[in-house]
Amino acid sequence: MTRSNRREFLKAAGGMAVAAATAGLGLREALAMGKFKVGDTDGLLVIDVQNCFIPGGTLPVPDGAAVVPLINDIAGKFKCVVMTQDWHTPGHISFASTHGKEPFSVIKLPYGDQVMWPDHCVQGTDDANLHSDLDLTKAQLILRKGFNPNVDGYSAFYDNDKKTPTGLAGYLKARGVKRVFVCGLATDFCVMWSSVDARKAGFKTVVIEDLSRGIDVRGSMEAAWKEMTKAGVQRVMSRDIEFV
Ligand code: VGL
Ligand code: ZN
Repeated sequence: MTRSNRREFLKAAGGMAVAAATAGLGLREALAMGKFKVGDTDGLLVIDVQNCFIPGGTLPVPDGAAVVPLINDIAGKFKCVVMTQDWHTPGHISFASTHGKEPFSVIKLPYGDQVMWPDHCVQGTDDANLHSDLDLTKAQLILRKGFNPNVDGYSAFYDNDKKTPTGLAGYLKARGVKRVFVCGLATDFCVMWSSVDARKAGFKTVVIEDLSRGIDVRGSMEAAWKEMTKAGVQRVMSRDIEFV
């Protein structure tokens, strides 16, 4: 443990000891208090860890590459692992170039506000491939979304029209999943929409914060955490996940 890690640990442990004393718990129980215990009914949802969202890609998420080794470490510990891939047609409705608009501006579409993205994750391009360092061996399902040319698809569960399902809820339920841990790119768009929809589909939902990174346009990170909290999405750091 480095000195600053130790300091952080002592600070956290001190806080927990106080909480434990209040709750009448011993130190061991106190240390276990903040943990999520993961078992057979938990699934891992890895959102859009694609070249396009990693620096060097067409819609880079700052520090996006950092999540790859961390996700590789954790994926094999879940019984059910699903990874998603943003998979747009050329000239997709979410592309600024399709409408002659400035990237990151917003337009109104029949299904709601649409951010105008740079062309990204076009079907069949290297930009749309899952990152080459991402270990795919533990993924039982790779789910593509956003392939409808006229509707964007942030969420792993529904298109942005909020009514066209991807089938993921049925898949997870059929595999006995009751709680999903969500991570990947980007926290404030596809991770957020997937997490909120996971709640709507009846799953307990937990975002793994350090295994996700955000784009953060016009305060979207803060807004995303607010929205997720409102929907009952919990958040955790990977060190506080325990596999039983
Ligand atoms: C995403 C913007 C556009 C994401 C996808 O994966 O978060 N963001 N398309
Ligand atoms: Zn997209």
